[in-house]
Amino acid sequence: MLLNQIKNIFKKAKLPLNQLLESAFKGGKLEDYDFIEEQLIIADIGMETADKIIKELKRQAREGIVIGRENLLEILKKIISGILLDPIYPNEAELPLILLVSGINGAGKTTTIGKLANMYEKKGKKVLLGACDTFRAAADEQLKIWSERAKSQIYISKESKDPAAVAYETVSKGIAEGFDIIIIDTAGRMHTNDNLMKEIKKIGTVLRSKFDKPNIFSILVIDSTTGKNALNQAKEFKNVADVDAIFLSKMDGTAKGGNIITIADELKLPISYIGIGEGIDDITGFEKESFIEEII
Ligand SMILES: Nc1nc2c(ncn2[C@@H]2O[C@H](COP(=O)(O)OP(=O)(O)O)[C@@H](O)[C@H]2O)c(=O)[nH]1
Ligand SMILES: [Mg+2]
Repeated sequence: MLLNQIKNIFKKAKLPLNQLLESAFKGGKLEDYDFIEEQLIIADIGMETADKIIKELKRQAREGIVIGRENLLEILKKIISGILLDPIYPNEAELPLILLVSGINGAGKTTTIGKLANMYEKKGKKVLLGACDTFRAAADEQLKIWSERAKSQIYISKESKDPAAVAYETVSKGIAEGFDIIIIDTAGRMHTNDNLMKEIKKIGTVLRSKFDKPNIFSILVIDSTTGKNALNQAKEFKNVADVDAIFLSKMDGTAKGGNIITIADELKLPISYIGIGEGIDDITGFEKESFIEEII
């Protein structure tokens, strides 16, 4: 069921390659790179990423590696496979595992946390959520609803408004009470962006300085339908949050696969999970190879 659903989502993201292949091999020669590039851009691949793919195709053609239709597809698959890094997952052997979840406003952080909490609870883990989005008044309430759905627990600070302090309190409670997984929700927008970035960085710094070698896995949530502007904003999180992997949300709403390749290329981070709906079970690992098979 889920597999079919994901296949269909990936299928929708198919690149328009047939037409371009016909054109590219007119006369048995690969001659129309501009047309290929145009098609990649129509499929929502960003200019720079498309350019990179075309340059690589040209190089391989010059070296006689690209020789025909079938082989062009295989080479395109390889190039895209190189752009999409292999997914990586947190080390669950060392508990508690702390998942730090960041991303711009509306990316899907809180929803994703609900899904992750549910996933771990179903695996028999004891999960604690930390309400560190202290910027929005309604954020605690929203996280609480997800916590109840996932049958996990939540820590909301009565006094602290400083996200790093709340994160510290959450992890302290998590360790004292033997939780396996601690998931930290964060804000996506503050008075100024600079302020937000400092807050996010401080959470990691405080946890690393107050606890002995905490097992932190940092997840950046990105809306898969995101445009260039939001992507540039998301990029800012990469360094301040020490991001390990991307959670690509709203894949169910993505029409084009190119954007996903662009996101991976621009951020140079592995896509490890995808969100495929608003429900608690709408989460799965990112099957890179099957994604590539479906889009090409
Ligand atoms: N269709 C769809 N909607 C999603 C998905 N993940 C999150 N959303 C929706 O995106 C909106 C913003 O989500 P929220 O978790 O509040 O984002 P946050 O601001 O980053 O915490 C909500 O309406 C969610 O239901 C997904 O995988 N698919
Ligand atoms: Mg939120």
